[in-house]
Amino acid sequence: MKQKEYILIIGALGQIGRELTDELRERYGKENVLAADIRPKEDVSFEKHPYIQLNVMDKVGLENLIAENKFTQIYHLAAMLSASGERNPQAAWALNMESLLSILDLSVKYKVEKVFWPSSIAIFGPDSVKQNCPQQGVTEPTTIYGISKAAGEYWCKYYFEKHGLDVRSVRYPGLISYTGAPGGGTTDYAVDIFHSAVKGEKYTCFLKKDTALPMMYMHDAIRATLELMEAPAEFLSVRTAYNLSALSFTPKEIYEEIAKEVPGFEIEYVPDFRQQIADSWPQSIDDSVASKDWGWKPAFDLEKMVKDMLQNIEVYP
Ligand code: AKB
Repeated sequence: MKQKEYILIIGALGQIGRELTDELRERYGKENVLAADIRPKEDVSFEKHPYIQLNVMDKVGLENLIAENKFTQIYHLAAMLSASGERNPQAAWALNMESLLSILDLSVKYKVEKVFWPSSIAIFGPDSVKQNCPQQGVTEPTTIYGISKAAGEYWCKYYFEKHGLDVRSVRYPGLISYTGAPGGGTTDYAVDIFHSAVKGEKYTCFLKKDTALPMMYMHDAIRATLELMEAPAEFLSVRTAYNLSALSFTPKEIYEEIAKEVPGFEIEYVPDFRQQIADSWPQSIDDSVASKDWGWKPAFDLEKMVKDMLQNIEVYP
């Protein structure tokens, strides 16, 4: 077990935070990883402790927390995703941008050694390359979430260049995990579909059956995050955010894979406003720069992921 790190995870109860907190605690020890989220401490089960209630928009509270603790690393995961962001653009912009700027500023002020902040494939837009979308090229996002992630990437690079802050980032694709619900994304269907399958219900998909999107199993996403954070700084040529790739599939393809394991499972397609968001994103991603710089390689294909999900899924309450 590695020593001498003290890590803060903001957004520790979210889709990524839940699993990242567990994995960081495995590596660095439970007491060296402080989980923070907006929910009151009393509502959070004991195995999530040490835990602190934190509203990341409370600048005074955030500064006090960082000033009083000598964090060596901060993972800032709190954000409003693509679909929720379109329902409330001003709030999405405020949360996604103001909180990032606070973290960057406070990390410089209190000498935090490393910061992780997630970007997303949502930085790409309708004019980006659709297949094997490269690390660099046209982005032009059309959602507030995507615009905030694109701007955030440049802020991270700016803080690295102007202040020497070691901030690292990846552009996550849609993430699939079994520990609970994602929240407000366009790729959430790829998690929801499993819950319908295990409950024996027909699934109503909010995207068309042939909408291919880049996706990744959470085990791969967590490993990618930690591999990037542990890579020697001199290996990293990208200080915006790394393209990251694992899978690309359509609703029909994942449905068929699940139906092999759950005979009789049914689906219907009723696209809503999220279809337009999905259509604006690339279908697959070129992550060769991440492979070259820090050896990134995914482990889960669609079949392996579906089997693992069905074995482990905890059905939504
Ligand atoms: C979303 O769908 O908004 C997210 C993402 C691709 O960043 N899962």
